[in-house]
Parts: sequence; structure tokens; C-alpha cells
Amino acid sequence: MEKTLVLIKPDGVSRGLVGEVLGRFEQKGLKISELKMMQMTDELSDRHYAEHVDKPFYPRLKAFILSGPIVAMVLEGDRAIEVVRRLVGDTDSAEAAPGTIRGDLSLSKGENIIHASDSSESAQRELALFFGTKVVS
Ligand code: D4T
Repeated sequence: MEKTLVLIKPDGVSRGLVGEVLGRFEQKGLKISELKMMQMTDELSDRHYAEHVDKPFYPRLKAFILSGPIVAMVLEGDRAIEVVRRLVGDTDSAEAAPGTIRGDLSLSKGENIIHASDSSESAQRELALFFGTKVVS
């Protein structure tokens, strides 16, 4: 079984979409094996978004991700990493396909409700960062 890390970002929490998002993963058949509400910290943001810290949009992204509580979870299932990315949809919610979480629930590129690991390398790194766990496949 593959594991992946998902974060419901501050917009998803403040808009009351936690139940909706969890429900979509459960209905798909993925197992929620860890779940916690937490506050992202300055240091965790810089480590999580290490590839983006020097990009022009990072200050706004960081202010947003620190703006309220997030929900972090580990999802488990067959090919969970790619399956979850497909359920999440394109980064720019305005272009994300209908039926995806971003396509159905957001119109924004920055405030796009959710984060999901995009490869087994990032899943391994992010699971360690948020839950101190290693990927088992
Ligand atoms: P995350 O990492 O949040 O799941 O998003 P993606 O994997 O789909 O997209 P990403 O890493 O390219 O972007 C991370 C995060 O930055 C915001 N962002 C991105 C932004 O505000 N402006 C931009 O131009 C880009 C590329 C949205 C998601």
C-alpha cells in the first residue's frame, strides 16, 4: 500500500470544507491512517515549500498558509499518490477539471484548498516532515 501526504489549507478549513474533502477520499476507497489539525509554522512552511522559497509568489503563499489552521493527513491505498493528485486537480483551480476537488470548490490559483504530494520522493519527504513516518510500499 502506498502512502501520501495531504494538507487541507487555511481556505479549506475556514470555508468549512474539511468534511467534504475527507468524504471524497473516503468514497474513493482511500484509508485515512493519520489526521490532525495544526498550525503551520514559519520554519515548516520554508521546509515544505523548499522548491518555491525563492519564487516571486512565495511571500504571498507563505502568508496564506500561515493565516489559519490546516488539516494534515496520511492517505493510504493502491497507487495513492497519483490517485490523490487526480482527485485534487490542476494547481490553478480555474483550470482544474470539474469533478476534481479544486475544479468543484475553488476558483483561485493561490487559495486552492488542498496540497497533495506529487511524487514518491516528495511523499517520503513530506510524510517525514509532518508525521515523522516513512513511506511503505
Ligand atoms: P501544492 O504544492 O499546494 O499541492 O500545489 P501544486 O503541487 O499543485 O502546485 P505547486 O507546487 O506548483 O505550487 C505550490 C503552491 O503555490 C501556489 N502557487 C503556485 C501560486 O500561488 N502561484 C503560482 O504561480 C504557482 C505556480 C499554489 C500552490
